Amino acid sequence: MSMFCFQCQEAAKGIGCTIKGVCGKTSDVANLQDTLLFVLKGISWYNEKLRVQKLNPAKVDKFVFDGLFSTITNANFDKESFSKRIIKALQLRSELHSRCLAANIRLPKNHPDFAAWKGSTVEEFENKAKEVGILSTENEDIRSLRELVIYGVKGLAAYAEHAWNLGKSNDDIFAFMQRALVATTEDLAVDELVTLTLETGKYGVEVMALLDAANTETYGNPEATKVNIGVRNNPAILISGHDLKDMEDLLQQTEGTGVDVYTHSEMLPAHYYPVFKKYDHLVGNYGNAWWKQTEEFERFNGPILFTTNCIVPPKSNAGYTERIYTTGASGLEGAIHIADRIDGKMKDFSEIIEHAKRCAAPEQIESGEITGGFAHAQVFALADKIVDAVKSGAIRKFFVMAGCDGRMKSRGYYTQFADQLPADTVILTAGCAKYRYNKLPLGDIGGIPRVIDAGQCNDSYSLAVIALKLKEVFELNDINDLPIAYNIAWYEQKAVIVLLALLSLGVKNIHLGPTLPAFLSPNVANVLMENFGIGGITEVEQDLEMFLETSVL
Ligand code: SF4
Ligand code: SF3
Repeated sequence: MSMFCFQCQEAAKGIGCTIKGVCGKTSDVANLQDTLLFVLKGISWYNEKLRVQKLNPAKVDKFVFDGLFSTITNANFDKESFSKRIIKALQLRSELHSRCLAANIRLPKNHPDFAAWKGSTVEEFENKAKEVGILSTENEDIRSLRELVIYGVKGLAAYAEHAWNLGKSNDDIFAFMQRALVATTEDLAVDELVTLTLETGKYGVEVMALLDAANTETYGNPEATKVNIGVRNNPAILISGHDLKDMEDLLQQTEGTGVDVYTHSEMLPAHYYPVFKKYDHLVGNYGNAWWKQTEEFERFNGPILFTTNCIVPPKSNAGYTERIYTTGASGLEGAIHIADRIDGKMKDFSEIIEHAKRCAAPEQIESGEITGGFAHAQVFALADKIVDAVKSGAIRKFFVMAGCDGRMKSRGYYTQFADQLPADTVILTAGCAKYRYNKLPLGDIGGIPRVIDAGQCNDSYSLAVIALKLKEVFELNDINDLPIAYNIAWYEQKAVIVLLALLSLGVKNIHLGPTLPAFLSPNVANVLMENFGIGGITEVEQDLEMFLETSVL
């Protein structure tokens, strides 16, 4: 075994990747990620103590969430970026140690290893992972819960970073993230870890609310929008990932240059925001969910900008490798990395824009339009219509089918499920899971589309707000009395925080697929099943029958 990782839905054999990631992550990168996480725990340990005295430097929060974000599935495959991060992390940890000493903060005589260990070569960094990686926790239930918390915290980190980029932050969220990291090293019992898991979910709701406020206050409330999926005849840049600030900087810098911009995968919802609609050269959405990029990028012809996950490392003979750019927490060996903003100025996208000018226009792979933009404000604007449709029986049930897409064949389930849902049901979605059914001709119910797309995975927050509003309108005591079923597809750690957020809001009976997480031990899976009614999926027909059994208010 040269590595161990089981953080995503594609973990090898449903157990874990041990030689190389199914995602393409090499064992050296996986090990460096483990060591980075280990040092981030050390940083958090010192910073917690400084925070109590209000002496914690603000730069630590960004360093920690950015470091965590870089370890999310498919975000960063660049070995050098991780070794540099570890060097910086060790320096920062040592600075925090000095600050503690200077402030006379009492530290235990024997510092925990994550606060004391030092290394200086890449080899040492990689070797350390063998001692401190996931399997260093022997008890499988404790390991399972610790990792569940860590993956939730990684999701928190991603959303905190997007909000931070738009000038919004919340100290309580940062404090929790760091406290939770340290708590995963402590001798907590199973029930204490379960409590910590639910607390992680509570902060999940907070961070998604924060990001929602950041997005809508900066770019307006998403509006119902038809997005073109065809192409024009200009050279163009494809922008992928979730970061809307990068989107804005790119649109401003490409304006008037003759270079068009297309969104890819999770950037599709950018089209729904009023501020982005004013850019005529934001032409449409190109392609499908992230995992299809290996075929679709060849045909795009222009450069591709990854602002976050999901990157698929290109094959050695791929024709588009030299067209890939990364920025923020994302990274890929061989790709050009665009540096962070300095002093609040825009990122400098001139290199990718010049690159685009040398390229041919994209090849058309699809034509037509897809509809989206139904975040909470737009749905509230349609509330009367929706409530009437529920009351009249025109809408029998809503199905939350948010989450992620992935390459597993069994995900065809979600296309079939959407297709076979009765005509008096509506799908509520967010995240890249929608690509499994957002191009099906599912029609509408009296003008209400049968697929209501709120936006990116973090906009699952909107779906929760909508559910809470419906609960109020129908004067129900329990969110679970609504005619809403949850059939969620998961892939990476942002889906973990979305799931934990829903649990913390009291949502029960969430079905998760296409497989249950490899990191859930049988006992932990049982706790989730017994207390929250979490379940997996079976066959489409069987599941439809089960979900439709209880559907009336
Ligand atoms: Fe395997 Fe997923 Fe980890 Fe990649 S992120 S190494 S596919 S478990
Ligand atoms: Fe998708 Fe990667 Fe999760 Fe943001 S882009 S939902 S998988």
